[in-house]
Order: sequence, then structure tokens, then C-alpha cells
Amino acid sequence: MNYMATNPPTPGAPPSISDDGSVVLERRTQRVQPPQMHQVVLLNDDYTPMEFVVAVIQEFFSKDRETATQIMLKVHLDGRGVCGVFSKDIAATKVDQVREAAAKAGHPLQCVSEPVES
Ligand code: TYC
Repeated sequence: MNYMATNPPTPGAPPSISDDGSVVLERRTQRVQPPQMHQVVLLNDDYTPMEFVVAVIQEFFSKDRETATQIMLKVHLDGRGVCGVFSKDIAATKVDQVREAAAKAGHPLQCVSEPVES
């Protein structure tokens, strides 16, 4: 059986006969939205070594060294930079991983996640 609406909704339209012969009382388009994505943002500080930031970006965001260096320099110059965009749960995990690595190494590196503007 075909469950997909084949026509755009026509509010108030009379019942119609579907392709398979069944009576369609009301057609509705699917209104499911894609999940809200979240970006993981690194924040600048005056103390975390650049090399450590590059290593973190490589390890937790799967960037090559050159890309990781570019992101680190953007954060250094602009105050913040996006390392990646993920579902909410994955973004939260990335933030935890970065914070834990920074704390373990004794660096004040800050990392946050925020909804992507749509
Ligand atoms: N500003 C730091 C320094 O000069 C480097 C740095 C870059 C720190 C990015 C944090 O997210 C950061 N050592």
C-alpha cells in the first residue's frame, strides 16, 4: 500500500479516489523537519599553547594538520572558530572531550556548542 501523499494538500478538498482505489479523506504533506544541528566552537585564551589546540582539533574533529592550524589561527585572531557541525548529542560529546583533554593537560581552553542559525 502507498502511504505517501502524492498531491499537495488541499485544505477543505472533498474526498478523492487514490491510485489504488481507496478513498482519501484528507491529504497532508509530511511536516517532519531535519534535526537542528549544532556547531562546536573553540574560544581563544592567552595561555593554551597553539600546538595543543592544533592537536585537539586534529584528534577530536578529524582535521588534517593544515586545516587544524588554519582553524586554530582563526580562533587566535578572531576569538572563536567553528571546528565542526554535528547533531546535538555528538556536539555535546565533542565539547566534553575537548574540555577533558584541556583540563588533563592543565590548559584553560574553552569549547562550547551552539545551534546552527538556519
Ligand atoms: N591564543 C593562544 C596563544 O597565543 C592560542 C590559542 C588558540 C588558544 C586557539 C586557544 O582556542 C584557542 N597561545
